[in-house]
Parts: sequence; structure tokens; C-alpha cells
Amino acid sequence: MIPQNTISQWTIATGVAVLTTAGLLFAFLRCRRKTVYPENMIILHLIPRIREAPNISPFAIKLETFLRMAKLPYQVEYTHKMSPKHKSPWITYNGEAVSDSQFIIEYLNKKFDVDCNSHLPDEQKCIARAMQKMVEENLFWALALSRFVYSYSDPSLRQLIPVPKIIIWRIKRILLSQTYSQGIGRHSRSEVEHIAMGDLKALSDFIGEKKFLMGDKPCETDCAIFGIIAVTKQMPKSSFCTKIIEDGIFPNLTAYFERMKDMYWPDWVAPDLKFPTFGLQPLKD
Ligand SMILES: N[C@@H](CCC(=O)N[C@@H](CS)C(=O)NCC(=O)O)C(=O)O
Repeated sequence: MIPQNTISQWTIATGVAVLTTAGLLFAFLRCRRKTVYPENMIILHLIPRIREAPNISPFAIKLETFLRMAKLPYQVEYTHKMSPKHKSPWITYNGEAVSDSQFIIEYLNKKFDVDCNSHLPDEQKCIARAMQKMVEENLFWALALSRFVYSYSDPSLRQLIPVPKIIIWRIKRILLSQTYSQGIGRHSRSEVEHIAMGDLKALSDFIGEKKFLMGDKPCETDCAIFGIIAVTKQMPKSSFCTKIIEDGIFPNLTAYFERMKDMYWPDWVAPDLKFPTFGLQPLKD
């Protein structure tokens, strides 16, 4: 004779096992389910946005700003899935995946016969390229260290990027390894901030009184510059960037940021955003 309480324990254990298996199976099938994307539509795959800005990634802001500048229709999909090169952002167009924000811009320029630099003489294109490389290949790493490594324990980081602490921890680990290989991560915090200040000052001096990077009309590189400046505005309180803003250093960069935002981003903030937002978003008009 089996005792009654042993039977009920078995029933509970079996129930839990069945429910767990069903849950895992459901999650697995959901992950494997292929989203059907509309034809002839640029699908922009981005990590989910935050309330205060369209993205935490400067490359995501760069690419989406470019799509708006070039007036190309696109649909956003928020996803943690990375590109074939294991980075974000990326696009698909009629089933073709394209990685890397700059390669994507070149791909779209060719496919849709777009040239947001057509008004620039070659010499100015060279300067714009050099500026872009400075912010994307140098300043970007300093900002990433400031945000995720030096301000790792700052509570305002998780207010800004409301994801589980383990994800922030994982990003920090990846960044420590990437910046060590890149080289900048071998410097001290004050040295890295000194490097970042040098780049921001160069950018500020170069923009000067101009409306956009190369004059009165925005060009393709403005998308990259804007993406990076946007990141300096979404930093934890303990970051040196917050001090720059509070002390009003580089006011022309702030004016530049506001100008670009007004021009391309009427929907910069999303106060009603529910977390986490995943999936294909409706097409905007
Ligand atoms: N050169 C790339 C850089 C993209 C990039 O670094 N994206 C970051 C997010 S800001 C990323 O995906 N990091 C994930 C990783 O490196 O594992 C581009 O222009 O798209």
C-alpha cells in the first residue's frame, strides 16, 4: 500500500516536470519560429530601445538616422539576435542579411541610388571620413568603458538601461576583453577620459559655428557623429560625460545634437514604452 502523501508528492512532481517541459518546448519553438518579413522592405534589426532615446547603440542611431535622412522606408525589429558578424545593428532586405552600419549604408546607397554626400567635394569627404573613424573607432570605446565598466556599480546605469544586472555584467566582461585587445582598455580610467575629451574637443572645434559637420547641409557622416553624441547624453551620473554636460563644456555639440534630433527624430523619446519591447514594429508613416 503506497502512502497517500507519497502519491500526491509524485503527482506534484510529475505536474511540475510536464509544465517545465512544455514551457521549454514552447520557448524553443517560439525562438525557432521564423518571422515573415514584408517583401521589398528594409528590416532594421536593433537591440530594444529605451524610453529616453531610440537606442543605446550609437551604430543603431547612426543607421536609423541615415534611413530617415535618405528617406528610405524601413521597419524596425527589436531583437537580441545579432548579425551574421555577431554585431548589432544589421538589416535584411528580401531575405538578404547585411552586417555593419557602414556596409549597410553603402549597400543601401547602391541599391536605392542614394548619395547623402553628393554636395561634398572629395577633400571634404576625406575629412568627414577621418572624423567618423575618430568617433567610431576611438571615442566609441572610451564611451563604452565609461558607461559599462567605470560606472558599472552606479545605480543610475540600470535606471537608464533597465535590463537584469547579469546582462550588464556580461556586457562589462565582453567590453573588458574587447578593449584590452583593441588597446584602449590597457589605459587607466583617467587616461581613457583624457583620450575621450581630446576627441570631443576636436569634434567641437571642427564643428565650431557650423550647423552640421561639413556646413549648412547634413551629410552621411552626420549620422555617425550624431549617434556618438547621443550616447554622451545617455550616460550614468558618475560618467565624465555627465560632468561635461553639467559644466556646459562643448555647448556647440549640444546645439548640434538638438538640431539633428529636431530634424530627424520627432519620436526621440518613447514615454509609454513597455519593457521589454521585442518583435517587428509597425511601419511608421
Ligand atoms: N562596426 C560595427 C560596430 C557595431 C557594434 O560594435 N555594435 C555593438 C553594440 S554598440 C555590438 O553589437 N556589440 C556586441 C559584441 O561586440 O559582442 C557597425 O558599424 O555596425
